[in-house]
Amino acid sequence: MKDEILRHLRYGLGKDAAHSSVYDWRMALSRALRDRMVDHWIPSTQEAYASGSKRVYYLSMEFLIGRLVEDMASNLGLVDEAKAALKELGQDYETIVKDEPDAALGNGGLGRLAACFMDSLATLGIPAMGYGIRYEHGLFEQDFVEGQQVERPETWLQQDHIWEFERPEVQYPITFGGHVEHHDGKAHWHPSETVIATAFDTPVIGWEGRWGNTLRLWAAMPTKVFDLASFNRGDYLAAGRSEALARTICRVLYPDDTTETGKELRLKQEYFFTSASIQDLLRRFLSTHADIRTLPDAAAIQLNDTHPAIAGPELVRVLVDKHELGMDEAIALARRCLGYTNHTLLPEALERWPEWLFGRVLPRHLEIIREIDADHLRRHEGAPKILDHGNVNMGELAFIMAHKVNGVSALHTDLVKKTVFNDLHKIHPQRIVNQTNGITQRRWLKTCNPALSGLITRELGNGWVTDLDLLSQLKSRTGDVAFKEEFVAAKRANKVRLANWVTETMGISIDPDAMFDVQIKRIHEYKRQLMNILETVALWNEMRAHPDAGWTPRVKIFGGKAAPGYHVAKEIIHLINDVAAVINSDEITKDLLKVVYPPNYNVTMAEVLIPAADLSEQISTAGKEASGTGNMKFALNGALTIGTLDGANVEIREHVGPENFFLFGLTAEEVMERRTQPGFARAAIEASPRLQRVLGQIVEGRFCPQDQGRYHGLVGMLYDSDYFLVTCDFDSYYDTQRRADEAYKNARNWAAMALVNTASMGFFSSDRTIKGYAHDIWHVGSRLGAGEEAAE
Ligand code: OX2
Repeated sequence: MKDEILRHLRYGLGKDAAHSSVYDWRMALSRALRDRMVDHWIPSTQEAYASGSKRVYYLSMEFLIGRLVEDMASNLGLVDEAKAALKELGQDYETIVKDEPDAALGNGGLGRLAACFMDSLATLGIPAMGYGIRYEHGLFEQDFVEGQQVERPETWLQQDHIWEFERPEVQYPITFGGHVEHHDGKAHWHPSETVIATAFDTPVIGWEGRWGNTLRLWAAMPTKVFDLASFNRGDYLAAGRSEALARTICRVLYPDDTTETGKELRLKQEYFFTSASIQDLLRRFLSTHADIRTLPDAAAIQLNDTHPAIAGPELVRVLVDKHELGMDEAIALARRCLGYTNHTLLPEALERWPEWLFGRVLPRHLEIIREIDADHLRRHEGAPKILDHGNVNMGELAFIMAHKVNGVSALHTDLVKKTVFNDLHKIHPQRIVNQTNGITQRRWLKTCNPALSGLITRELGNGWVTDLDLLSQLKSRTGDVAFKEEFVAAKRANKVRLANWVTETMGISIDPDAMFDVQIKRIHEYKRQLMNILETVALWNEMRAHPDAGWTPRVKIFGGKAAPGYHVAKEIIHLINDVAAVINSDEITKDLLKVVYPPNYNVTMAEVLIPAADLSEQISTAGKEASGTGNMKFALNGALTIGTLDGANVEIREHVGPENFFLFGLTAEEVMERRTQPGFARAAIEASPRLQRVLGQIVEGRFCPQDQGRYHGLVGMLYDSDYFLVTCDFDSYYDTQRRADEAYKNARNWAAMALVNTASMGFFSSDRTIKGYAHDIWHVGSRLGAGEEAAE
C-alpha cells in the first residue's frame, strides 16, 4: 500500500513526498484504493455480462453519497493497511479522510436511500446499475448570517473526483421539442434540439470486494462544442452558446425535495437522464439478445419516485417507433420491466406538468401518453387518467406503467392504498406492495461508529456486517453490567468527540454528560422542528423558574437545510437560531440547557452526530413522513426515539418494544379527524397555559428584541391554521420529554434500553430491503458464488 501510494503520488500527480499537500496525499491514497476496487469490479462486470443474468437498473434523480475514501477502504478491508502505510509516510489517515468533500447529489432521505441501496446491491452480489445525473453543483452549502440561512453554490467537482471513470465512448443523443409527423402508419419525431449524454462510471464495491456494480452518471454535452465561424466573426458569446445551453441541463441539483417546481429545465433533466439510461440498457441488452420481446427477462427497471416516470413512454416510444412493435404490445412489455417506488403522500410533491409545457418539450411522448390512457381506459372503465384537467400526472403515469408499485413503510403503503392511489388500487389490487426502507450498516454503524462497532465485533465476530439480524444476540446482555459499561463508554467517547467539535467550530461548550437530543433532517413544517423549539422554550421557562428542581441537563441539537424558496422553513431556522442565542447566554440555565445548530448539515455531519445521540427526534405529524431513515440510523447507534406513530417509527417501535420508545401524539386517523374540527388550533392553545406562554414570549420579541414583529406571521399561522397540528401535539410532546428526562436519570436502565434498540435493528438493514425488492418486484438473484459454480 505504501509503495502504491508513493507511485500514484509520483506518476499520477507528479509530486514528490516532501512537497505534497493533504490533497495530494488523499488523491494518491484514493487512486491506490481505486486500483484495488477495479480488481474486484472488472471480474464482476465480466461475470454479469457472460452469464447474461437479469440486471437491476435503479433510476434516481439523486444519489446522496457523502465521502468515499473510508467507505471504499472499509468495504475492501484496507482501513488498517491504509492507516499503517500513511503513518510510515508521516501522514495522518484521519486528516486525509476529512479532506474529502461530500458528493452531495441529493436532498435528503430519497437520495441517501439510493446510495444505501447501491451498497446493499453490491454486497448481495445482485447485478445492478445505478443511473443518475452528474450534477456540476450538488446540494447548496448552508451558512447562517445573523441567524438566517444563506445559500452558497456547492463545488465538489472543482477538485478531481477520482472515483469515476469518464466514458467518452458511451454517448447518446437526447432530443427535445420540435414536432411529430405521421405517415406510412408511423410516427416521425422531428426534434428542434439535441444534446449528447455522456457517461461517468463509479465502481460500487460491496463488502469484502465480493461483488462490484456501477453507478453511471450522465453529463450533458453539446452536439457541436464550439462554433468557430461565430468566433472568427468576433461573436465570442455565440461561439460557446450551444455548449452553455447543454451544460445547463446537468448544472445543478434542484434543491427541493417535497415541493414541485414545474420548471421546464427540471423536465428536461428528468428526460435527459431517463432517455440516456433507457438507450444504454437497450444497447447492452441487444448486444447479447436477438428478440426485444425478452427484455423483461433481462432488465428490471426501478423508478425512484416519479422523477424518472417518463421511462414508461420512452421505452414504449423506442419499442414502437424503432422496433416496430404494436402499441398495445409495447405498453405491456414496458410494464413488465418497470417498478415504481412512491416516497410521499404530500400533494404538493406529486409531479404534474401542464400539458402545453410537456407537449412543447416532448411532443411524441405526449401522444404516447394519450395512447397509454386510452389503452388503460379500454380495459378499466372509469379509471383515473394520466392526462387530466390540462395536466400530465406523473404519479398516475408511473402507476399505470409499472407492474409493481411500492410504498416505503407499512403505514405509508397502507395510506398509499387508501388515499393517493385508492382508485387505481381498486382496479389493480395486487399491484401495490410494501418495502420498508433500510440503511446500510456498513456506513451507518461500522464506519461512522468505530467505538461501538469494535465492541460488537469483539463480542459477536463480524458476521453482523452482512447479517444485521445477528445483533439480536446482544439482547441477552442487558443484564451484563460489565458489557453495558463498555456500551456506555462507547457512547460517551462519541459524545466527547462531538462536544469537542462543537467547541472548536461554534465556540459553544457542551457537557458530554448532558442528554444529547438530536433532530437532523430537512427543515419542513411537517417534520415539526417548530414544535421542538417551542418545547425547548417551555423547558427553559421551567428551568429558570426552578433551577434546582433536579433537571436532566440537555443539549438540543438541530441540523438541516431549508429549500431556498420555502419561506416558512427559513423562518423556523431563524427562530431556532434566535432562541439559541438567548438560551446559550443565560447564566441561570447555563449548566442545564444548550441549543446547538451547526450550519450545513450533510452526510458527513450525520456520521458524527448520530453516534453521539441519546435521544432521536422523529416527531412528524402522523401520516406525513413516508418512512424516515434517520430514525433507523439513530436507533442502530443506541439512541432512544421520541416519536409519533408515523412512517417507519411504527415498525421501529414494534421491533424495540413499546417500553423502549417514547411515543406521543395523535395517530394518522386522529390527525385527519382533528383537522375537520373548526378552530382546533385555538382550542388547543387555550387548553395549554404552557404553550400560550411560549407563544406570548415569541410574539413579544423575547428572542428578537431588535425586531419584535419578526415571528408574528409564524405564530399567527399556528393560531389560524396549524395544518401540521403543532398545537394539538404540544402538551403530549412536552410531557413525554419529561418522561425521557426521568428515564435518563437512571443511567443503567437507560443503557439497557439503548442496547435493546441497537440489538433490535436487524430488520432495518437495507440488505433486507433489497432482498425484498429482489424477490417481490425484480425477480433477480445473487451472483455470489455463481462464478465458481459455473467453473466447477
Ligand atoms: C423521502 C421521504 O420524505 C422520507 O420519509 C423517506 O424516508 C425517504 O424519501 C426515502 O424513502 N423526497 N424525499 C422523500 O420523498 C420525496 C418525494
